[in-house]
Amino acid sequence: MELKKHKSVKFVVTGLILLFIFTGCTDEQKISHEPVVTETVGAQEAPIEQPAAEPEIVEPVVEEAKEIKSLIPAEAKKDEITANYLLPTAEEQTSWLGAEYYVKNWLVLGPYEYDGDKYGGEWACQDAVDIAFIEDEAKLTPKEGAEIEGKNWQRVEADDSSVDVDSVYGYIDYAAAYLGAYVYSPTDMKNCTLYLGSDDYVKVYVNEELVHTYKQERRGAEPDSDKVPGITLKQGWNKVVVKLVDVVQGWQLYVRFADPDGKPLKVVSE
Ligand SMILES: [Ca+2]
Repeated sequence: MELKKHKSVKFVVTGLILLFIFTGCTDEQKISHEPVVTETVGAQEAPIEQPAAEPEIVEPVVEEAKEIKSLIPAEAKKDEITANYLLPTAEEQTSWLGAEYYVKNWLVLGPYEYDGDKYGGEWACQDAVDIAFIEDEAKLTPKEGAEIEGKNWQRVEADDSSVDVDSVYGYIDYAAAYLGAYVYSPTDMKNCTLYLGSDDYVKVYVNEELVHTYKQERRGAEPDSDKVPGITLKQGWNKVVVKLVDVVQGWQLYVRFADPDGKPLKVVSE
């Protein structure tokens, strides 16, 4: 009996110990498990790192160019060399615009040297812009290679945003040149704005109409020095002819357009 009683007591004690251990383990498991759950939730909420994707090649200008070119009737195709297609954009006017907003493809006719002393020397010569270096300049029709009074229209592309005429004619002074470009407008647009920067003086003809003259201070070329409102661009090709008169040093031109809402028109060139 003593032995049985002892065994019973031992069994009960052992059972209590086991129960305590079991309960304790369960609590420990609960306690230790909770952070795991939290970590799991946390891990689900954390940003999932994706493997680096291949960079997507996007060429919006090219796509836009295809779009606008698809609108051009075949008979309107121009000598590609001077083709500048104007694209409406949603861009707002900003203080800085990239080269894609400036007319890039030009033809140049010249040079026409004039007597600098006769026109007042290096700080003057404003009146040289009134010289008719060729007859009826407003009606000039630029065409690559075409000869006019012994000089030929030749191609020149804007270097970045501006055309450098000095690079064509060898950095001469007291000289003028005519620059011609064709710009294609997808629609009729009245009250466009022409923005221009020039080194030095200019007369600008759009579709054979004089729209702007600058003959004040001699200046270096900067984008958008002059703002010329009220420009009409017709649907199709529009002819731009600029007489650009240099006094000394640089000899450059910037030209771009904005639509009637003032939004800059992008230029796609071929
Ligand atoms: Ca100059």
